Amino acid sequence: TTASSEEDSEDGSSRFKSGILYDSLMMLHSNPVEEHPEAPERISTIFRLLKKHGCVSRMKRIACREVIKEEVALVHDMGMWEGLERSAFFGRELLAEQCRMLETTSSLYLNEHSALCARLSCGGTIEMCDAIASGRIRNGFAIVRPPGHHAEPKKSMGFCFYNNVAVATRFLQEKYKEGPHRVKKVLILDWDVHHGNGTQAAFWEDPNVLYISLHRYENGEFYPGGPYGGESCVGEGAGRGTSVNIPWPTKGMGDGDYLYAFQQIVMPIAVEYAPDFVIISAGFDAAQGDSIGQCMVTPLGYAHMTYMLNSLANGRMAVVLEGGYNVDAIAESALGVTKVILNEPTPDLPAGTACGALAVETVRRVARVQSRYWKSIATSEL
Ligand code: 6DK
Ligand code: ZN
Repeated sequence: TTASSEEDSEDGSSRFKSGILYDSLMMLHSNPVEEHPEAPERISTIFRLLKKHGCVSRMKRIACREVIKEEVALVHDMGMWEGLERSAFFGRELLAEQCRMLETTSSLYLNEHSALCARLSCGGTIEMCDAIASGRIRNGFAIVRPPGHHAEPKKSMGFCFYNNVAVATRFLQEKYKEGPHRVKKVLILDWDVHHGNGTQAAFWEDPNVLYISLHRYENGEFYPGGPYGGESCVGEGAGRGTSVNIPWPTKGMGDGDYLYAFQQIVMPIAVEYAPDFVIISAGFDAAQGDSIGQCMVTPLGYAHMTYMLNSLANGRMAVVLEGGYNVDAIAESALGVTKVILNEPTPDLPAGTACGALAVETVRRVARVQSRYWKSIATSEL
């Protein structure tokens, strides 16, 4: 292509551009009782670094909006909407009391702005996905909070109110049912260090959504616990084989381990599935320096994973922020990802980047299970 094709063309479209979505209103959600890792500065720090590196000025700014009740209803029970909407009218005392309760029962906090921020986070994710699906932009990054992947159809939990990515997925499948921009099969790749139980639950029996997650999973000890992040959880009914779990047995996994899993499991299955659209549930809490995740993925590691996923679905890909608690690490990681979606060349990983024995063993266990559903996963020598 020529330089001019990089610019917005005459019909006002910008098909060759990457999009970025950010609204500082989403900083209003904060813990009224105590310091909390899911802090407002997470998103402003990412946006500031992308700006400083000249990324933002090269991207098309996608306007954020609030999700509406009918869209949330594509995934969630309406009791969840009503409960959260009511909280906007709680006084300080009641909010503090609710926080203490919600923290123990569901790892959640809220203030009087949380309902608004949850609507913006979900609506913003929809807007980004819609802009890509319609062909207005090629790909994009939605810098949103609160996160979404733990939110189940009937339960908010784990810092998440609405499942932003799940709602956006249903929105796309509904709006782009037919026509040239058809979105039928969606791949959701979740590299947040925690298992996205909510996303998996939403699509458990749905063959039109392939959910793949890499996460820490230690005898159900690491959040969210329970059995659902294990490699033998593969979906049910028509969705059998379209949930793929890659459960790391310890902390400390790094670039070599993640890239090994991508080469052996993620990419073969993704290519065989042939999605129409890719969404990355991009938590950066497996990043080096994150005290909750305690893993070692570098910005370059995230860049390489993004690069591989970008080869799918004709590059129709939305990156959506989930967790990540070291603000400097998440900003540098987001920068690595953003450079890739902007088509900047990705440097090689350092020579000697290799996977550990635990990754080899984990991948072997996943392959044994998934080889029943995917031709691309060899059964020999397992
Ligand atoms: N609570 C997420 O990153 C959310 O997956 C993770 C939720 C973890 C809850 C348990 C936990 C803490 C830890 C330290 C201080 C306070 C609370 F949804 C995402 F944001 F993406 O570690
Ligand atoms: Zn997480």
